[in-house]
Amino acid sequence: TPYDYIVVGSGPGGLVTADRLSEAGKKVLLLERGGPSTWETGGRYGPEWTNGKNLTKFDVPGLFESMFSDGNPFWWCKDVNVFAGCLMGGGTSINGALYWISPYSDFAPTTGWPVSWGNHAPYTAKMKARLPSTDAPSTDGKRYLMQSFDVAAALLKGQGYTQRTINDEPDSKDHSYGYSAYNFQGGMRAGPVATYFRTAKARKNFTYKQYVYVQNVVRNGPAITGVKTNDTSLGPNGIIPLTAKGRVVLSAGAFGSPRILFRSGIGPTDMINVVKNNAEAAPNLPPQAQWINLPVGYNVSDNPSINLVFTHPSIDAYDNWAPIWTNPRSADASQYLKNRSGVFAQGSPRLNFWRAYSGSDGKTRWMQGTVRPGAASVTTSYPYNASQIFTITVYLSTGITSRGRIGIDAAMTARPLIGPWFTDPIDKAVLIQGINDLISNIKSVSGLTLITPDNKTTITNYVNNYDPGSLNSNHWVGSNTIGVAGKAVVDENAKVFNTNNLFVVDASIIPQMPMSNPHGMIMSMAEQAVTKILALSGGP
Ligand code: 6FA
Repeated sequence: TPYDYIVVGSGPGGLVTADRLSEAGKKVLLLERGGPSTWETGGRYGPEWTNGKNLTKFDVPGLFESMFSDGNPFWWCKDVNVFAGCLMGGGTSINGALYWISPYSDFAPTTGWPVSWGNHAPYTAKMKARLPSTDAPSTDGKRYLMQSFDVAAALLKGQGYTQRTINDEPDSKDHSYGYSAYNFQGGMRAGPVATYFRTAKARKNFTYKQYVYVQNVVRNGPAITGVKTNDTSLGPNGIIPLTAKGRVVLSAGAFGSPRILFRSGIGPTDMINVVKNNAEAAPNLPPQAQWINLPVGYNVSDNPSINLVFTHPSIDAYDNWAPIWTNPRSADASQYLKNRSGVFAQGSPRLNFWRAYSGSDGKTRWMQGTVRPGAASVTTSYPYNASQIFTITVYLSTGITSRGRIGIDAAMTARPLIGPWFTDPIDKAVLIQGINDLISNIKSVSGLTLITPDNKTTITNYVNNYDPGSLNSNHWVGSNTIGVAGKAVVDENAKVFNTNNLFVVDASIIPQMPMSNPHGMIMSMAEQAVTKILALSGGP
């Protein structure tokens, strides 16, 4: 059957898009390469301690850290060489779930957004109405495991920071800190899966197919006629057609959408030639005369992030999250199962903070920090008490000038070709300044010790010698940037240049790093994008 709209990918971009298109009465097909996540979506993968309670790894917020320590991590995309979620909900089913309302600067024209995107507030409001944020996710309204919040707050107050309810004042991001905010509801991971997807799937004009991998769009020059999938039960050769005026929306993420474009003959010639040399993919490429040369994969950003590990006698490092899957603290597990309250009703972060910096190039860059009990790794010459460790991850966000490039290799694996961190030394200088400021008053907080780096390593050396791969924050944006013809991949309506009916709505169209962890910004962006797509003439 032909569809009015085929949406590829069920991450935050795709779910908002598919829900709003189906709400408008269009005949919508949503395709997802992965399988179910939460119990509601058919997922059944949970720890033994939740047996019989209809809960999965993707429902229980406090299981977040186990995403990285599980022996069977089927949720990661196997053909993307950084972390990316390949299941219902995309990144929002496996991420830290930090959920932030955009400040004005996230969509300001100076950051690369077309002028027609300037009035973004109504779209943020639409998203908030569907999915409010919470900074007290436990159903009893209490906050748990807050020692790292208290210690970090004491440090930040000494530097002139003010505590705020972050999402009540999204524009107050200089010298601000507050409780971490999440997309949880009723003590469970919610995000777009428990909201937008729930309403979409109740509609008769909406179809969802999982485990369907979209290889490329099928096109005749600028006209897209359908998508080619790996599922031959869906149509001859796995091809699913569009209705006469139908449209395709790619929401396969910052790595997935560029790959589909390359495999459709859209992008820089070097990448399309990689496809041409791949025996499986080459036969589906359009003839070279129809290749569309666009800067797909360029202009990529991700927050460079640096972990600092501290100890303080008041901290409960929560056994560094190690036993949460097989052998959780029994009082906490029972409390959660009883009424979705306690430590397991929250992810691992406890506090977030922001500060603005002026670089030597006169540009303003924002530093963000995330504080959590435990640490991914400790490198130190100090003896230390592992049950008292906590981490402050420091990132650089809006204003960063470094850019990288995403592409594919011969095996069609999507990967960064050029890492986007610190290609501009001023970004690095600002982050070093920010870290030095952050620890400047450490002696004023009694008992607080920075153990990684230890006092044999300067902050400058620590940052200079940081493993480049570890700078990754998983917040990739920009690989199909929005903007003007000649410089961008999609136009102000999120339509791929030089095509009639191909759109991209996901992290890849965002022209520069937003202020904060991006999935909230991506959902409100999708609200505005889908409104523009529906308003654009020529469609179904
Ligand atoms: N963002 C936040 O806002 N807060 C966080 O706490 C946070 N933490 C993390 C985190 O801890 C990790 C480990 C990762 C990987 C990301 C984090 N992020 C966080 C980032 C956030 O999750 C992403 O920015 C966000 O999910 C990106 O949304 P998009 O809609 O752009 O793309 P997704 O990758 O989420 O979804 C793409 C979907 O398309 C996937 O479900 C994928 O399976 C599917 N897909 C890809 N290629 C496909 C194909 N060819 N055919 C069919 N489906 C395809």
